[in-house]
Amino acid sequence: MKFFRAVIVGPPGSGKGTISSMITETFGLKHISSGDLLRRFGASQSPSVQLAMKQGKLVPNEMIEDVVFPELRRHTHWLLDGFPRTFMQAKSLMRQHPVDVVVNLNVPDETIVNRLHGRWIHIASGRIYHSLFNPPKVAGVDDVSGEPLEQRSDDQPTVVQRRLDTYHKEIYPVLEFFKGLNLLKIYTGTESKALWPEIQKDIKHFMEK
Ligand code: G5P
Ligand code: MG
Repeated sequence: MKFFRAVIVGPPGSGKGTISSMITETFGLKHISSGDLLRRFGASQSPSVQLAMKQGKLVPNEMIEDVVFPELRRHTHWLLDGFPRTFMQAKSLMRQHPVDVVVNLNVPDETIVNRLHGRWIHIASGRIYHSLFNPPKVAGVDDVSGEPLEQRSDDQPTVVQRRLDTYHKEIYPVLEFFKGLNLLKIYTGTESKALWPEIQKDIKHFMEK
């Protein structure tokens, strides 16, 4: 297959980053996460991006496209995580970079609020840990680089609730749009490991098409 392009959509904390690692390691795709890109580059350049993220709001469309689209152009096979989040972003993506499948993680909000409390990340690589679910070998330290781990400022309970509200407010037309194009695959559950076999099977099928 010349190009394979997939999107992973789901509420904050639904396991997009965790399952993206499983997908990209298994299928050799480039993982492109809009949130990771913003945390690495966007936030350092723009105080308004930093503030929107800290408050759990979406950053403006033009800004996010400037961060994400150049990265998409650099790779042929990719998995895009965290974009699109609005109907406008979805239309813009399909116009410029049509995708082959959209993986939708349908994880209940109650599961998520408890999870994010224990998340630790390594910003430079995007590696994700959890103090109970997936702890680093040494507490507070990245397994690969030995550098310190950080907690995200938007993982405070009040901001998590705002992020969930924003997600649910914007995502319905995005999912309907992809459903209408026959690209949407929905996975419902509370454990990333339990969702993985079905996702793996479907991606394999789509890649072989
Ligand atoms: P992000 O960075 O895209 P969110 O809010 O969409 O952020 P987030 O928080 O990164 O999503 P995730 O990737 O879905 O969550 O989840 P994860 O990190 O894999 O898992 C969460 C935690 O649960 C981890 O600690 C993991 O180890 C643990 N975990 C995973 N699976 C399991 C499990 O099965 N069991 C248990 N117990 N634990 C598990 O976006 C951030 C901000 O950037 C801006 C916005 O401001 C946004 O709020 N932004 C955009 N703005 C506009 N448009 C866009 N397209 C934007 N994209 C980003
Ligand atoms: Mg993530």
